[in-house]
Amino acid sequence: MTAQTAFRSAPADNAFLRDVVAGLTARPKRLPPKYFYDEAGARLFEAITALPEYYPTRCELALLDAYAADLARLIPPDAALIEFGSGSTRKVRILIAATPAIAAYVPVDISTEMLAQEAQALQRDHPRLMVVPVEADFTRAFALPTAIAGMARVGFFPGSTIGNFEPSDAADFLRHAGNMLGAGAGLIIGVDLIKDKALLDAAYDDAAGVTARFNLNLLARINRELGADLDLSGFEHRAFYDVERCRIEMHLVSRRPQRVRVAGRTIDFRAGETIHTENSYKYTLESFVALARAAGWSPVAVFTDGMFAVHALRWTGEG
Ligand code: AVJ
Repeated sequence: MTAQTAFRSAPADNAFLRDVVAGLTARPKRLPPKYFYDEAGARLFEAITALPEYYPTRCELALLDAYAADLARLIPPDAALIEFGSGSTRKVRILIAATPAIAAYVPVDISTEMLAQEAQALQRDHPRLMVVPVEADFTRAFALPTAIAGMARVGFFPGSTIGNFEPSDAADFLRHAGNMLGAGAGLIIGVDLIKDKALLDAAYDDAAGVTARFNLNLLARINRELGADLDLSGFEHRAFYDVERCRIEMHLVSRRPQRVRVAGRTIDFRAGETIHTENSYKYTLESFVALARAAGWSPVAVFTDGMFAVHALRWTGEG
């Protein structure tokens, strides 16, 4: 999907405009999935997590609940917990409740309204925990707050968001995270498992059409923020599991030939032409451990229900 390079530094203010123009003038057309999460998109994603077909959130929450004590033992006393792409704090609250000795929580997210709200609510509920939100795109380099200097570090990357990366970019990200977290760091990471295609297809193409609205909201966001004139009724949601590539692909399909204006540019669509908006890679327990090992992390434990996996890893920097 996206040819974007992780960790490239660039001015943040026009990144959306630049990525949209680059993506819609590329062939095949594509848009980076990280832009799904404006305020409306973050709300739609929360609705997805409650859908009967979308099992990952329910499975991961149940695993965190069931194995909270085991996970807590992997977090050293007075450690800082750094969450990548935090969104809702529903999952980390389970870890924090089970690990009273955690000293600091650092949520890192670009969805700014949600980041501030969730951090405040968590701080209210845990007055002795140091909560230090960092507003950053975690797919690029960012600085850890000086407030956690000297603390042991454990990364938390739930939701199978790692699946949005191409496998080689996932390895780059894992290595980068290890280098940033430093010697002795741990990582607790949620990874969706390869499974029956029908279950995967349904999870990304739900009967109520919420995932379709989530996908189409990306076009609405481009209209809102970049003054484009995309006609949402001219596009439809398509999502399917590609068994060969071990990934869900999501697209927006142009229903007819159409010409649109985006940020002063003219973009033409053929009937049936698609914008590739997301990949969501799936792994086996073994294929993910192999990826992690190659990126400098050694496996410590894995908790699974057969649908989803929560891996605990230790940074070695080798591999
Ligand atoms: C947030 C990237 C983990 O891939 O399952 C859900 C996003 N897209 N339904 C996923 C998503 C469509 C989700 N991640």
